[in-house]
Amino acid sequence: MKTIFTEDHRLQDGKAELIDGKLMPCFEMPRRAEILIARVRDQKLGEVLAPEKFGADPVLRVHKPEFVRFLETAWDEWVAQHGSYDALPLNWIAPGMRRLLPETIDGKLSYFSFDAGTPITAGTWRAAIASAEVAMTGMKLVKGGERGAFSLCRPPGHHAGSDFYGGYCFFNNAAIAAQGFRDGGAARVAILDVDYHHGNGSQEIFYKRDDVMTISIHADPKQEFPFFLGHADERGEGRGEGFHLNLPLRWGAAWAEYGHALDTAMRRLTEFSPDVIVVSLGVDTFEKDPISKFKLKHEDYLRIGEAIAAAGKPTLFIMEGGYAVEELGINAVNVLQGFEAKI
Ligand code: SP5
Ligand code: ZN
Repeated sequence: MKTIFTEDHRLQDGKAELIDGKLMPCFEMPRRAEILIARVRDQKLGEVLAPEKFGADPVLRVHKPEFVRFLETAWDEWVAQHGSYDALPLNWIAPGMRRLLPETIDGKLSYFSFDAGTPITAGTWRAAIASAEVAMTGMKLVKGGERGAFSLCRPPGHHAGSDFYGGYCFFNNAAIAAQGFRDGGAARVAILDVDYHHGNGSQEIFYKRDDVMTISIHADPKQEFPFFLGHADERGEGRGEGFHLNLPLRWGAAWAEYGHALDTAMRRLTEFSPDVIVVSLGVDTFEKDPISKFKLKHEDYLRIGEAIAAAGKPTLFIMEGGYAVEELGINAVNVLQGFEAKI
């Protein structure tokens, strides 16, 4: 399988995130992508290609223009006010407050974000656009007839919604690729999200639609970030009703529970009969992940890839989370090798 990768991911290099009451070095770091591409290369997974240029147009198909414009200028506005340390928000809207776009940068960060874990830095805009281009290039390869492709996206995307960023995500790469498939003629697209965290951004973007199904297996939001979406009773709205599936699992879930949820996910996905599958590939379900509480082992990732291959559909893998950095490459590439073994 071909991998799409660019060194531009390094332009997102935050100093710190607020986690467990402390400002800590960012878990979402450039080394993640270095480890991933090194594993792709030594396992000889296939050719590594640079992304094509798409610019902001495909991003604007799923994100609101005012949000995209904000991200383009946020860093310069922040530096003018505060100097060149990471831009982080400090407060958010509570019920009873008014959602009016502030004029100043601190207010805009609060307006467009949902956490204090996602620093905007000097290179964020360029890295986020490049990451979306990595996703779109993979989309084109799969549309062109590849059975599978790996978009090695960084920064990740599945927490970013139509007009908000957070959870280390700025633009929703999986949603951008899914919309790209639709615009390229696919009638139905399924997004299967296996990241440890709920793909709240992907769900928000497509929640009222029946042409892009979202299925997410994740830690129960009653226990885990992002807390406020991803509950089992969320099934879609309007024409989207019944086209969105959430399979939350409790802390401590291991392969027995995970494999069962994956069977349920693949059954619903197959019934939908999509033209193509977009996988939000997070491997923060790993037993040694430093911020997560599932118990998957290296070999379980082979099983995930095999189960996805069994659906028999063209499949685009989009990299999302995974923070056990040194073992990230093994786990992610195991999914891809499990997939390739069964096609
Ligand atoms: C793409 C992705 O995987 N984003 C994840 C964002 C997670 N943000 C922090 C969640 C904090 C959960 N508590 C961690 C406890 C570690 N001791
Ligand atoms: Zn995650």
